[in-house]
Amino acid sequence: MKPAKAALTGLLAVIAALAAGHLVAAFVGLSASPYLAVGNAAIDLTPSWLKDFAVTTFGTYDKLVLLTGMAIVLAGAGVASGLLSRTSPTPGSVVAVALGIVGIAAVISRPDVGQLSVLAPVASLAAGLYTFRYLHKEAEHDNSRRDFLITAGLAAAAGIAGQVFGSRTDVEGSRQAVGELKAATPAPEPPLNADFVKDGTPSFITNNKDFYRIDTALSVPRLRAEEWALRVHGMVDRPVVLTFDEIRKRDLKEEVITLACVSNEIGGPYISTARFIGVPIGDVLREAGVKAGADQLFSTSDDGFTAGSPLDYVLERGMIAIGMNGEPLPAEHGFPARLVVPGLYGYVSATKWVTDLNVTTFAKDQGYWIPRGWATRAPIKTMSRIDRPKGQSKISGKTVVAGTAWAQPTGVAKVEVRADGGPWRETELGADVSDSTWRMWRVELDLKPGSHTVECRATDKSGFTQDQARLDPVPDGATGWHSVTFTVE
Ligand SMILES: Nc1nc2c(c(=O)[nH]1)N[C@H]1C(S)=C(S)[C@@H](COP(=O)(O)O)O[C@H]1N2
Ligand SMILES: [Mo]
Repeated sequence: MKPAKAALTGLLAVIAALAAGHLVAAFVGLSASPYLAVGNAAIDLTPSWLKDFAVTTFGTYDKLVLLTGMAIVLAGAGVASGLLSRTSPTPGSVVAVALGIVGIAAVISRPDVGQLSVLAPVASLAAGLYTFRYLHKEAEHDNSRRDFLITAGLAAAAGIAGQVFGSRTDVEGSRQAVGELKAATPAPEPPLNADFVKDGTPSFITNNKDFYRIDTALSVPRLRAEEWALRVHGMVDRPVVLTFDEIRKRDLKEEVITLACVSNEIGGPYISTARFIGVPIGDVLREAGVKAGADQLFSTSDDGFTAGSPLDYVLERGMIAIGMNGEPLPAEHGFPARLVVPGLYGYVSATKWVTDLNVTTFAKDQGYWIPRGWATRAPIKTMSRIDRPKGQSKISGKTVVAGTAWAQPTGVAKVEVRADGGPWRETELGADVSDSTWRMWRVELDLKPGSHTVECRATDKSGFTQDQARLDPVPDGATGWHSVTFTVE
């Protein structure tokens, strides 16, 4: 067989396999798609250092990079096994079965798939093997071009159909049916002097579409409020299951809360603020009756992600949120419901697409990131960030330095900056909206033309000034003063 034909045989077999699996997954649950399942399994198995590298290097594109990388590896495997099978179809068949078994294993290992899910990778295996052997046989004939084209067409149609049917769970319809959310106790509008946008700080409230997004989900879990329910169980006297309507009918509270991700480097971008609407977790748990001895609230997402939070803290401050800035939660931020706990990093508290609250102990259960090297307890560290000037920028005229600081749930009392290691200067603070939110700051410096390095540090309301020692995000959040070097012209 000609090398080009042999390579194409393998490549088309891989494409047919993925497409068939994706199509069947559309009916048994999109997360059973072997491609996504292998990707998700890879994310779960990735060592923390590599995951940090991926997030630092690719930011929110880390998933796209992973999926593209997988596509390249699979295409390469298809081409290579085609080339190995120029005289006999056996090597390619062995690779097809081996890849099929990897797919089946990945799907079975996923926590968020139903009993029929194995049908998707089995369909992949069957389609891959059949396509490969069929094309291999036909490739001997002169008119085999037709077979290749038809196979390619069928595979493309199956893949597209899978994508279309798979996204038919109508999340947007369900969000619209929920409609605008109004709290019985609304949060006051942050005053105009809460931020210094024209000096370069973010706006105090982050728009839903600009809110940072961090999660392990390759495809956003698509849940409808109508079918969703939250199970509350474990060390409680009266386990309950709450529907979306039952939560919505309660007295909804609104709170302005700043969420932060532990994986931020010094000066990192994964922090945002929204008006969250929901019910206090404490109300729900007290109704269920928390038993003595419990010390952890263990929350589970529809996609299998888990987080463990200190129970006494959550009883006091945690929220089951269903709304964000007046709207139902966007799908990427946890629709229909998520947890939000001001003062704890997201990975130990902010479970999106939450479906299960288990009252338990730290000795018994470990959240998703704990065996992966992150700390069990992760209160947010007092931090500050310079938003303007940007590093390496050139500025002319007045030098205004502006940024943000946060110390949830203690609150920010003071932010200072210094230039070129000189004396610290206090900055002007934005309005003090809440101890659960960030606080913006600005200061005007009189700097001579030339290169300058400015640092900032925050002091919280307990009098604690943020650590100077530069520590990595792992295991419980970065420390160190943010510094920026720029040129005054
Ligand atoms: N289901 C689920 N919830 C999750 C995560 C996740 O991976 N899966 N990541 C957590 C982390 S690490 C953070 S920082 C916050 C981010 O929430 P956001 O994407 O709404 O900003 O969600 C938390 N909740
Ligand atoms: Mo995070």
